[in-house]
Amino acid sequence: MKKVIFSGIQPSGNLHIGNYVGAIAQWVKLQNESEAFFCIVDLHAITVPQDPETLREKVLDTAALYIACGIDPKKAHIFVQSENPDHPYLAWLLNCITPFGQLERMTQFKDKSKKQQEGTNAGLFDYPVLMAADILLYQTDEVPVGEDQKQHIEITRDLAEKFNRDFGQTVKVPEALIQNETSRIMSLQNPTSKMSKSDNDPMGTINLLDGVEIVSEKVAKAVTDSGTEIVKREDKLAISNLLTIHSVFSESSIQEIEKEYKGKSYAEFKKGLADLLNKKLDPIREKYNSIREDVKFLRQILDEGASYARSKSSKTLREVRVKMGLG
Ligand code: AQP
Repeated sequence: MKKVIFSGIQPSGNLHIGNYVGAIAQWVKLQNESEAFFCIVDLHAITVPQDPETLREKVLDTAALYIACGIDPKKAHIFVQSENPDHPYLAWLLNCITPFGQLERMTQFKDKSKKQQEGTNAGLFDYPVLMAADILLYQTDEVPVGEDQKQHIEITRDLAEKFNRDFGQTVKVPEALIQNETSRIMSLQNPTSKMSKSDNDPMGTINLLDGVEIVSEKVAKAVTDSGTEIVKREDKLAISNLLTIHSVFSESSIQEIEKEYKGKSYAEFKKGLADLLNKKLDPIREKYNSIREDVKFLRQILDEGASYARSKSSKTLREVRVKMGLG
């Protein structure tokens, strides 16, 4: 039996190299050996205000980017969260066993609610329960994510264990798959803050579809640390972050890169990193441009993905409902 893996990204903006490194790069490897579900989590995206027309386009952008990055729709199931109503349904059922206090402790909720000028909605508070539903519906074994999602996987595990304890064995308790070294790519402008789609400073984030010149400019203007050494160290957060990015995209160890740039300047290192990123992002940009306008092709993949996803999730949902005395 193949392992089941589930993961998703919000179509809440432009996907960036943090999303690629923390999530998509792992997915590309895992799709060969697992039954893989890669979701475009638009119900999560609307927990902060979205322009409806832009959101609809971003869903297709995200689908095209998954494929451009190497997700093969013949191997993996790509689908849109809102096209499988089992997700919000199970989320409601799980809400009824979720301790309120546990949701209050979620750091992502605390961070994101602070940024909401017009007040926070209940959906943002409930985000982790919907995420638990996403995962548990597919009897998922492993969830490949970046480090920022660790707390959400922990609450998913807690809810799975609680459900099984209260109602009898029903859902699998999933494991998080987090790559230690590369699990958190930081902003190029502030190495203490995560690279993020919603960063107010566009210079902090390298988007997968940024053009050659923009990538080069963002890397050239990335903040650096005092001193001149190109080494990964706790007191050199900015250079350490750039080294991590280099390491993922060059598939070399940090030590190898440190050796390559020993005695060289920050400017030389940044030039090397920008060239490397552009070399690696070029085929992604090309593939994206060749499929993004083919809406029929993308819709077919998403429709097939949603239909397969529903065929799996409906079984879990039925069992959960029966155990809870519904229907
Ligand atoms: N900086 C990052 N480093 C490593 N992994 C990251 N991920 C996100 N940022 C980094 C991983 O990407 C996946 C999808 O994330 P998401 O879109 O669901 O939400 P997010 O974590 O909130 O991503 P953003 O970019 O910060 O989006 P906004 O600004 O819209 O909130 C997850 O696996 C995440 O770990």
